[in-house]
Amino acid sequence: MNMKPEVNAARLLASVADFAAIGATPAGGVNRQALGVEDRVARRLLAERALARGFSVFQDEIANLFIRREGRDASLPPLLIGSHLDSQPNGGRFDGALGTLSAFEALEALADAGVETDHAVEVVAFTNEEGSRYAPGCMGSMAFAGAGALAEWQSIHATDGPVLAEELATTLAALPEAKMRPIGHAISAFVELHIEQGPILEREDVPIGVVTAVQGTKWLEVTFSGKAAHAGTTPLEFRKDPMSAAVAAIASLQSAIMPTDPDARLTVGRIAAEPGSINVIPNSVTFTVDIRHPDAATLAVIERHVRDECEAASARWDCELAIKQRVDMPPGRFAQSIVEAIENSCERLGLKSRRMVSGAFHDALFVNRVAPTAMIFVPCRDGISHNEAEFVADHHMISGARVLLDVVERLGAN
Ligand code: HGY
Ligand code: MN
Ligand code: MN
Ligand code: MN
Repeated sequence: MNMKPEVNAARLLASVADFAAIGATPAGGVNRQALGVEDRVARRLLAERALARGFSVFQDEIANLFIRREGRDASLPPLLIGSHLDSQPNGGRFDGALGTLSAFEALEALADAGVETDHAVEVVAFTNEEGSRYAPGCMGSMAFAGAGALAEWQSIHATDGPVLAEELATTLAALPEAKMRPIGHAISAFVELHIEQGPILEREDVPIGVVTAVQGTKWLEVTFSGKAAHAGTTPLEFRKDPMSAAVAAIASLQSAIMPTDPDARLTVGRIAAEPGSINVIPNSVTFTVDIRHPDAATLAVIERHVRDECEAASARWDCELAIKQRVDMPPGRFAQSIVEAIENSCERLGLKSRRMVSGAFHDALFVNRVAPTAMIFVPCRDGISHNEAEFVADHHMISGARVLLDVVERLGAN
């Protein structure tokens, strides 16, 4: 007899707490960077819980982890839900994990109620969404959508050293119970639940965001190279100082359209000098630039401005310039059918919702290229994320999971 599946709130909250303990940091966040030890512990815990429920577990060659609950008709492509388990080095307990664990809760709720969906339902934890340890981000979902470059990525070194190929092999080997499957199988649709990571929902007191699009992102890695020399004996006019060039370039970056365009975002997140000694004029300085905008043409204008300013600084300070593009994610618009399915579920559950564009990139941005996709956002306190203070109230987690479960029931039916 089919009961109405219900989210088991206590189980979901306990699950979020269990995963928050994996890579937990003293300040209450998580450091569970892609393909590292803690990432492997989290994957194992999820896989073990899945096997214990009789679900099947798969991974592909970029270690995307899939958990499958069979449907009535195996000839139908599965409905895919989920997010990621990897985090920023100073990550919050909810970014990625909440979406993945809410998706797993939906599978458990269906199983508890004995509800059979026509489509199989699969939960995915995509590999390396964050891109902080290994750039680019969204490696797993990019590969799943046929936009990856796995062969090229294998030789990338992590910010803490290990080459991706080794960490990937270790991660795959750590889950022998997971059956291997080719990258990029057909799916009927994808729905990703995620924290908003911004302040809008909380400020408007709206419990659910229905994400209609994701803005574009570009990551540049800028290196100025000069000549290492003695800090004390080298007069200014004899210097080829890459730090002066970098500081001048960075100071000028915000001068383009940022002040007049409220949608433009530019962040210099990392800077490093080689050899990095207090009394040596650096040999080279490398910094990262993260540029975002909802409009692809404007994103290109901002990138051009960044390159122009770096070229000007390179000439002014007589230093070599090299710019590597690490990420180029065009903006993406989600499927109207999935957006409306999420809105209809909110209505059925009596939950207020509002449409919005995501400022953060997500795995859904890439899966959107191969299947109808959209996202569910829940509010996070003060809009804080990529920060150990990230926080989501219990009732918002539960509402989000209830919407996801209702959407799964509807989309799982043929
Ligand atoms: O950077 C991003 O937008 C994502 O949250 N990793
Ligand atoms: Mn995320
Ligand atoms: Mn993130
Ligand atoms: Mn994401």
